[in-house]
Amino acid sequence: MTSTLQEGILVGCGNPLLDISAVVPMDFLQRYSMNEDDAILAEDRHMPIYGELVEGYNAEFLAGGSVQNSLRIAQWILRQPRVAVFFGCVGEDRYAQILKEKAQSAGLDVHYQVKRDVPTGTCAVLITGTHRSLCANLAAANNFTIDHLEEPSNKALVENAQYYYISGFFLTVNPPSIMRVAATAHAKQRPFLMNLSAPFISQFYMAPLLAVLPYVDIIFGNEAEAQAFAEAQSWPSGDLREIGKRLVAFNKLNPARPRIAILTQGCDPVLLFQQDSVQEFPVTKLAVHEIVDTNGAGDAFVGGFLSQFVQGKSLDVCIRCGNYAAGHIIKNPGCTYSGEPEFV
Ligand code: 26A
Repeated sequence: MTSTLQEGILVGCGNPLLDISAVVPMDFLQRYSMNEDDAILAEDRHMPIYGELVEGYNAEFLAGGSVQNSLRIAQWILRQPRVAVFFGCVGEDRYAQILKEKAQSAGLDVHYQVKRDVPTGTCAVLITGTHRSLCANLAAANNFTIDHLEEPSNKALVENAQYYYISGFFLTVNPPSIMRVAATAHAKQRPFLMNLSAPFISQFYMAPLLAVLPYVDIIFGNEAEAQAFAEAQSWPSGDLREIGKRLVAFNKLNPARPRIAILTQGCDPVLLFQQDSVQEFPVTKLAVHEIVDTNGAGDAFVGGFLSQFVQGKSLDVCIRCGNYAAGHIIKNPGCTYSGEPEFV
C-alpha cells in the first residue's frame, strides 16, 4: 500500500459467527440431509451438529461470518488498521470475545451490538474433501436492529464511509438496516456492493433482495448462487454468461453508475460483467495436497477485491487481488491467513 487511506472508508454489516469446523464423512451430511458446498440456516433438527462436531470430530474454532471474514482479509492486505468498520450483533460471552479479538488483531474496527441473553452465533463447517457445507445458528446475530446504526457515533461512521459492503446473508436478519445503508450510499453517490451469498437467499429471500438490488453497484456471487437467482426469476438460460449479462442490466436506480457483476466459479476463471462486455480472469489451480479447506474462499475473494477497490485501483487489479486472497486462505484453515500478504 502506498498512500494512507481515510479511517473507516469501508463499512460492512453482517452476522458475526464463530465457525466450528471439522472434517466429517459423507454420511454425516446425509444424516442431516445436507449437501456438499451448501450454506443453510440451522433448524431445530440441526442443533445436535455443533455438540457432535466438538465431541466426536476434533472441531476447530475459527473466526467466521461472511462479511466479517471479507473485511478481516481486506485489512490483512491493506496493512493499515481501521480502514474497515464492521457492524453485527453478538452475545455477551466467550465466543464474542474471541471474534472481537480476531477481528481487532486483523485491524478491523468492530462495533458490535450486544444482545445480553442470547449466545453469539456459530456456524458448523463440515469439510468433506475439497468441499465445505455450512450450517449457521445465527442466535445473537439474528437480533441486529436498525437502532444500532442510529446511535450517533455509528450513524457518523456510516455517513462518513465511502464504500459499503453487505452480504445477501444479512437479508435474513435485518432488511431495514440494509435499505438504510443502501439509501445512504445512493444519496452520497458512493458504491454499494453486495453478495448473493447462498442459493437459499434467492430461493427464500427474493422479496428483500429485489428491494435492495436497484441500489447495488457491484454484485458478487458464485455459479450456484447466480443460477439460483436466475431460476427464482424464471430466466430461460442457466448459462452463467447469460445470467451475468442479465444481472448487470437488471433494475438499477442510478444509471450513471452501471452495475458490475463478478461471478466466481471455483478454480475456473472469474467472470467480470460490465454492460455488454464479459471478461475472464484465470485462477491459479492449487494441487489437492495444498488445499486445507475451501471455507471462506468466496469471502476472501471479496476481501482481496475490496482492499484494492478502496484504493481506487482498476477492476483488473481488484479481481487479481481477490484471486490471490482466495488462493491464500484455501491453504489455511477456515478464513484465516498466515504471514504477510504477498500481493503486489
Ligand atoms: C445467514 N447465514 C446462513 C450466514 C452464514 C455465514 N455468514 C453470515 N450469515 N452462513 C455461513 N456463514 C459464514 O460464511 C463463511 C464462509 O463463507 C461462515 O461463518 C463462514 O465463515
